[in-house]
Amino acid sequence: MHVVATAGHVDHGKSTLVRALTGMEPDRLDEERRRGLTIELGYAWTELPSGGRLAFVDVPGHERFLATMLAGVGPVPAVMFVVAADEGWMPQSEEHLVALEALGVRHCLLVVTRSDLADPAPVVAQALARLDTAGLGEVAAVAVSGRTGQGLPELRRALDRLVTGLPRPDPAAAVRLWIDRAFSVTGSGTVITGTLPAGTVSVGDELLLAGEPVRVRGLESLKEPRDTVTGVARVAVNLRGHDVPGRGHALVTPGGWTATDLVDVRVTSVGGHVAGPRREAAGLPRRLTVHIGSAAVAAEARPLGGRVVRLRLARPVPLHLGDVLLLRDPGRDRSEMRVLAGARVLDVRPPALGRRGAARQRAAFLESAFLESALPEPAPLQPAPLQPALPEAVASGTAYALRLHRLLRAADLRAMGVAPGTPGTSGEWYADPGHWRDLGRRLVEAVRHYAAGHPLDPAMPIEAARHELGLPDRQLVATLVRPPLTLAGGRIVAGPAGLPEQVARAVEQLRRDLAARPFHAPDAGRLAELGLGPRELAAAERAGSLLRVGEGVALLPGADARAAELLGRLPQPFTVSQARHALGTTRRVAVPLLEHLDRAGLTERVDEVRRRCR
Ligand SMILES: Nc1nc2c(ncn2[C@@H]2O[C@H](COP(=O)(O)OP(=O)(O)OP(=O)(O)O)[C@@H](O)[C@H]2O)c(=O)[nH]1
Ligand SMILES: [Mg+2]
Repeated sequence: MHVVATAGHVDHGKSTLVRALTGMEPDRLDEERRRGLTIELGYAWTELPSGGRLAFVDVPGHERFLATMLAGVGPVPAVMFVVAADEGWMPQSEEHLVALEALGVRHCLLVVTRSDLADPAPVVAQALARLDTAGLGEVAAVAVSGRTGQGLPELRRALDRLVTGLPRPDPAAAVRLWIDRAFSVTGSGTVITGTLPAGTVSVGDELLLAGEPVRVRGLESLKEPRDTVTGVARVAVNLRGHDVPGRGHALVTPGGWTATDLVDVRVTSVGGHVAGPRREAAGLPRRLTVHIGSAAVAAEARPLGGRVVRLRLARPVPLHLGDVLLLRDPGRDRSEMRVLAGARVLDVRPPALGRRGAARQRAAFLESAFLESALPEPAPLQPAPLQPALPEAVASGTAYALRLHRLLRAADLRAMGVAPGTPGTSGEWYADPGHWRDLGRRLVEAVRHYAAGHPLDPAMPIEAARHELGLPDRQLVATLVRPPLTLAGGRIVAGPAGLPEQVARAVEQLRRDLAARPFHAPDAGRLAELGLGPRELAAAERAGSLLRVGEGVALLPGADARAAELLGRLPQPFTVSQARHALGTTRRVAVPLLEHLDRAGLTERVDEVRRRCR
């Protein structure tokens, strides 16, 4: 199914066209029919010549209902832009276009209607010229009459072409269903409706609504009951209870979004209407209304520098990095141009700004991160055929998020809309590569500093190192331990270089053996062959070239952290024999290695036979 919203000046014939195309009535209210004016969003659908189904969200054109118009267009990927042949481009044509541009809509069809009243050609030319200067991409045009039906077959074909060019959203994407209507049904709770832009909703799913878990009891799409619906689609969801939040709230996948009332955004100038003399965000009014999906939320704007603005929202909204917001001046009455700008969400977890100059620094940092790494595109806006292969898009979004936050868990990345594609840097943790190198250097310094301060007990406890580097998890410290550092009994030592020549060569040989099979410690025969007795092994360990996990059991430094990582992927808790299989080694190595991991605090015993990772 496809969903297209209408747009255009009041009374230009949007609802008449939807009626003519679908045979359904988009204006459902008595008041709408009495006044001949759309007040609320209307819904109707039809079958296209290709057999595909097309649903319309019909919006009001009157300037007083701009918020309703935005709620209708917000979650929808494509627009049928209507202009009357006998009136041409009008103020709300302009206002709607500016809104579409701010929302980043890239799929649009121009329909010049009421062609029975005037020659459509001049208006087609006029409207195309204006649309051409907006960022909506290639726009096709059709001239029709909603009254006589002239041109409707061409319009149907043009709509077919429009929707076949639309992006195919990911059915596995996190769900964010913005509610555009909510009503009580006697005996069966509340029904909410909305446009699902991507992802899948099924009966029985547990989703979040305004932070509260809700269960999908029933599902319909275009008035037909369904077990499961995949975006893009119009959906009606039956929920338990009558006290359910309505328009402007969203049903979301738990863990799939960051619910936040504080965001840093980058303002885009739209149609030259960004306020301020230098078109910088500094010219924005302090009080704004932020629109996203069907939501309109009051916000306070704090310009940080350049185009970067911090927005404090009146309530938390589920967001991803890269989301597009529309900023509007709530205005006392009719200010001249009320849509101010579009804005991309640059950060959903911005840090507090304390020191003087911090705002400006933050703005410069975000601006360069934005320019240098790719922000993810929100689902309804992705251009279909040109869309980069998914892993690449995901990787670049991950890189962007890590540049901002340096260290994040897989769950944080998912909530920011940049699902991690590759294994983590350390277990569930992902690190910005530059930051990770820096941490490695700082750890070496910290360990040396510690050794200098504790000559009698120079090995630095992991916990002390974690504290020193300000890291949230010991596992990160263990992964950072690499030569010249080595982990021994839960402590980190920096090995002095310089082993006797002969020992160094034997150790080098051993390192080569271990490179291929990291948990296959040499047996007594091999050690004797290399001339490595207990004293030589101890010296090699002090030098940070080897790691001894037990008497005569030598591995490479870092093998313990690597083992902990592999064991972390096993179902917990696990037995020695499961660990042995996971590590591809024997009991001779596995038993002392696990005891070593216990001492290092990376694993712990659950009972006589089982352990788990900490
Ligand atoms: N002659 C003629 N009249 C039309 C045509 N299309 C619409 N009209 C008339 O224009 C008026 C407005 O039509 P609507 O379809 O309600 O316009 P709208 O764009 O939906 O208006 P809003 O939703 O209030 O913005 C009605 O009186 C229609 O009968 C057309 O193609 N030819
Ligand atoms: Mg209408």
